[in-house]
Amino acid sequence: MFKILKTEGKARRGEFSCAHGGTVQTPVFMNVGTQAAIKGGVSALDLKNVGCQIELSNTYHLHLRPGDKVVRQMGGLHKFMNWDGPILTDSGGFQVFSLASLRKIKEEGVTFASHIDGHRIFMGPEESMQIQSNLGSDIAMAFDECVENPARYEYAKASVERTLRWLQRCKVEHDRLNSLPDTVNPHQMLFGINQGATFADLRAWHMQEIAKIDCDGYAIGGLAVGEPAEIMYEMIDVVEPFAPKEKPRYLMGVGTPSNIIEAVARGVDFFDCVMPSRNGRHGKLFTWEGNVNIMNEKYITDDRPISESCSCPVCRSHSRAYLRHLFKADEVLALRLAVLHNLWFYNELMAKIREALDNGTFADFREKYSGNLE
Ligand code: PRF
Ligand code: ZN
Repeated sequence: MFKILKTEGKARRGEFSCAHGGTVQTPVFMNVGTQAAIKGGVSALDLKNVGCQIELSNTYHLHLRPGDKVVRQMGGLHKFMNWDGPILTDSGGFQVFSLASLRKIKEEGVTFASHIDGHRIFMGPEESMQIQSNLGSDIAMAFDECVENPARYEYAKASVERTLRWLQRCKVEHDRLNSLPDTVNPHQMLFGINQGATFADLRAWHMQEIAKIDCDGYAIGGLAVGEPAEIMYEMIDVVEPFAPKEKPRYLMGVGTPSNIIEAVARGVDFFDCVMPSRNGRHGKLFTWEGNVNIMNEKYITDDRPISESCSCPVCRSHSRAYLRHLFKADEVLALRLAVLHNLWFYNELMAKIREALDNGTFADFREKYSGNLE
């Protein structure tokens, strides 16, 4: 259930309720735990302390290891990883295209070789729905093809047409699985995914078509895959008028703080990105005063926290000098502390966006930060 509390221009302040963990306040950032763990040694317990509202895991990874049937046997993903808040699972589509090798796409689905041991696997809409049903996530994503940009028009056209047929199959299978008596989470929701590369006519047509299928939300996929940010914003503007107003919109795999602010201004409600954890693991820290590269020589005896305006557990306890030392000494604690700070920053960014929307001051917020936060 999605309720819009307030709007400012196209931006929306909302509330989304899931079967687990109650209500998610939107716009929201989903913290990425691909393999039921956040990279950098961050656990579900830590997520509570960095302001995380909703976690994201991956169908592809959990199917390969430990296997979705194992997760099901352990009582579902929430119990397995001890996270009682909402979980969204990505469908596997994107990962098959970005990680697996020897891919072969047919109408039925995709055959590919596992990136772990090379064994051959088939995944189509029905398999993806079955895996996500076994995981018992709150939101399942439709099985889609994410085409790399720039794409050829003819290929992108054939691909979105297939992705539409795949969504129709996902919907049928999802409804069937939810109604089985022993389903892990019979309240699981389904989000459709818009594709169409950077072609405005394909994007608009596809969004109109998927809007006819009764999904619980609509994602915009196939962006932030090689095209400039301006083109990404243009594509959001193209599809937004056709995305059902009363359902949440999710921009997949985006992005920098300024990308997020710009997408909120264009009517997007959900985000996820590996940036806070990936950058953190490389010593790149987000702050309201600009990014900090903690490896820099100048921090060697710097007694200040990463950011004086940050009240995260790391900034409350440790200095830049200490964190830099941990990175230089290859201590795993370095990664953990850096990722915790960055996740806090991203969750705080969303809280500030929501507060600005509540106060009717989002336009000022956007002007102040959009160009200044990379
Ligand atoms: N499809 C799916 N997951 C995704 C994407 C997509 O297009 C993207 C693209 N930025 C990230 N994650 N299923
Ligand atoms: Zn901090």
